[in-house]
Amino acid sequence: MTVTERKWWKDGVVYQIYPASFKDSNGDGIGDLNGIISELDYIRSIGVDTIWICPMYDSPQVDMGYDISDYENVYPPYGTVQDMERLIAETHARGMRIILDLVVNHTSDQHAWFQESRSSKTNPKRDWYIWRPARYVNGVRKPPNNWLGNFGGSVWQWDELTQEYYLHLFCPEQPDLNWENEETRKAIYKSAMEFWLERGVDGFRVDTVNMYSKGEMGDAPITDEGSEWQFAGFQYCNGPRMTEFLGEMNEILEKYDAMTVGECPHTPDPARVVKYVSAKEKQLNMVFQFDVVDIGQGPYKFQTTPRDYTLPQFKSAISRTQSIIHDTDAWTTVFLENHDQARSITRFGSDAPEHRIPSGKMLALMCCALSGTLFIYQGQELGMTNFPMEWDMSEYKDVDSTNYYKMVAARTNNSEEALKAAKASLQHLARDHARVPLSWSTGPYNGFSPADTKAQPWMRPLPDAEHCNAKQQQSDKASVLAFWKRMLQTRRDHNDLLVHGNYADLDPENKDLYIFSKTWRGQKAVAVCNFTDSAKALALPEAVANSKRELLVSSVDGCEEGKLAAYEGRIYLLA
Ligand code: TEU
Ligand code: CA
Repeated sequence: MTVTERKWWKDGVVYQIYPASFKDSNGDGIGDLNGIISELDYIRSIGVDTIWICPMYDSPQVDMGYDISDYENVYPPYGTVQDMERLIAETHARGMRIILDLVVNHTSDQHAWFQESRSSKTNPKRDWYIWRPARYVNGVRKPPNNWLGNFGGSVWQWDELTQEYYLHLFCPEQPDLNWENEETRKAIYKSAMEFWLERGVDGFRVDTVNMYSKGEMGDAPITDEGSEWQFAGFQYCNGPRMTEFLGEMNEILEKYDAMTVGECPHTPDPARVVKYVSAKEKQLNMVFQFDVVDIGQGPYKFQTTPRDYTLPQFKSAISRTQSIIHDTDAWTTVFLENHDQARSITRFGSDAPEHRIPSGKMLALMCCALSGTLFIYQGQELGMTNFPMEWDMSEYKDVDSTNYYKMVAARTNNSEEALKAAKASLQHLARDHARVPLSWSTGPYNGFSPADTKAQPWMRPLPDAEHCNAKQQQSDKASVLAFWKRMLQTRRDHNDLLVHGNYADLDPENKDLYIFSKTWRGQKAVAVCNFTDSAKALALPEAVANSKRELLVSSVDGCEEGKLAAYEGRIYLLA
């Protein structure tokens, strides 16, 4: 076995904060930095040791701050750079660390760099973005290739002024930076990284980290006959200069002992993933693979029906993320939620009233038993779920959702049936579900905004705060929150086994139960999770059934020896 070095970020548990929806301190309906500062003690009480702040930079908010117009300023409704300095200091004062989102594949079209770049073909910053002339087919102007963007449509936007197209893998308002240009890279490092490292941040979650180096820009193969634009993720991700670019970034990060977790979409090959996160490669500390969160999605993400996956598929996705640290010097992550995903209870457990709490606890137990750095998304610790089917389409604010709905409408000539299916899919998978205000209490606006506020929160608060809110759960020993706290303590108490141990799925084909083992130098634990809504016999594989075992923890109080309750999870220590 490769013995890997222990680093603070390996044993860390990270709590992800979405500034717009965490806590609104001044009653304008938008969360803010003062709101985050006011709840740092709450965050710390969960038992996490690092916070990750989603983009709080200045931005026109076309894609909720992932379209940055100034890396060195804060979006005014969130606060100021001084507020950020205070947040960093207050976080450190509580013995926690803080990481920021580093979004440098693209900027906003309102960033000064792009404004210059688009102003003329001879502007010194022209080459800082990716400009190409049109192609003409039978005299008709066409973009340089057929690539489909992440939010639908072509990745190319025609710019009238200089009569060329620019590349945008996301919204047209998010032009891709040209990483081939050395001067651009230096400017990115200085403005987006060093500015904040100098202010004491402890690292970055690196957005779309594998898209900086694009591969060949030829047409993508046709996988969607009815469309002019084709999936090209395998062409614009993991290009030939990725290693070089990440090496450069790493040189800066190392100076500050800063950690990185890169977002790594469209990379199913584990060997490629290991190259990003192997310690000796000096690229990234860890990445978010998409294997687990992509489960049940269609070719067009939302082009599917709710729960279109099997438990064996879910388990095998987790196995792929666990296996990359087996006999390597690589490191991995554990997460079921983030701001781009619907709620995990709704997707992988059950949000039926009688199952919400049990399945929330079971998923917490599962996460805490897996190896790697653990990430929890705000509200996950409370067992928050997706918003209801009855909510109107106007409650969906995310461009990913609204673009999809518009596309279905256009492609089916407003077919009622197709639009109903699209909405059902969005109710299950849309990013919006993670972005509603955190349910703090049963008060007005679920305690997200001050009670005397006039402005409505920017997204509608959940209707079930009466059953699920932070205030109530803090004093309820049977709550999802109380169970997360207990599990995080258990994870700390058994750090070798639970955070670093070798993982094995003991019964991959089992459609009801997830049974996996963790081993570390002679120590062994087995986790058993019932993913169904009915009781199941505790059917342990022979080798485990025959060895002496001691119950470490169950998600159910007074659990029955040979029988798992609906959505019960357990961990046994084996002698
Ligand atoms: O996401 C990049 C990404 O590839 C997906 O997770 C993306 O959300 C999906 O393709 C949409 O269907 C990152 C951020 O996490 C996301 O919030 C941003 O919208 C995106 O980059 C652009 O910056
Ligand atoms: Ca506010």
